[in-house]
Amino acid sequence: MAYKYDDENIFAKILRGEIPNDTVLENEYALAFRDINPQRPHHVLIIPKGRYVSFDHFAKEAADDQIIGYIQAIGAVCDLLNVSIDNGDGFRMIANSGQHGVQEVPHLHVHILGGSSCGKMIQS
Ligand code: DGP
Repeated sequence: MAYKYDDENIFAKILRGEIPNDTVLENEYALAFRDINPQRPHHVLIIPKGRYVSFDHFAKEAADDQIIGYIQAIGAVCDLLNVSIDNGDGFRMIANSGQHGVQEVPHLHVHILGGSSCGKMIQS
């Protein structure tokens, strides 16, 4: 079954400049901005500029340069936030996907959470 991308999702509107955002970093392939409802002192969302619903969609259908540009943006954001484990205290990266992943916005995004402990990954 083909992935269906909704051009009216909130992050598509952010990419088109129709909704403001608190940008942390932008490159040719990705935009990173602060989450509107931060769950940790640092909570940044990183989205590709292409029309991808989820990480699996991106992994299967994105071009190599899009994948490289997106992953490099993630690394650069970790440096900007000082959460990289080479000189910081680490972070959690989350990519909620689809119904069981409880994804609210259907445009691929990873959450970078840091600045305090994120606790256990899944509460039992
Ligand atoms: P997820 O469940 O992974 O799809 O999380 C979506 C996140 O997007 C959630 O943490 C809140 C955030 N969010 C939703 N709308 C906006 C918005 O308009 N601006 C910003 N900056 N973040 C938003």
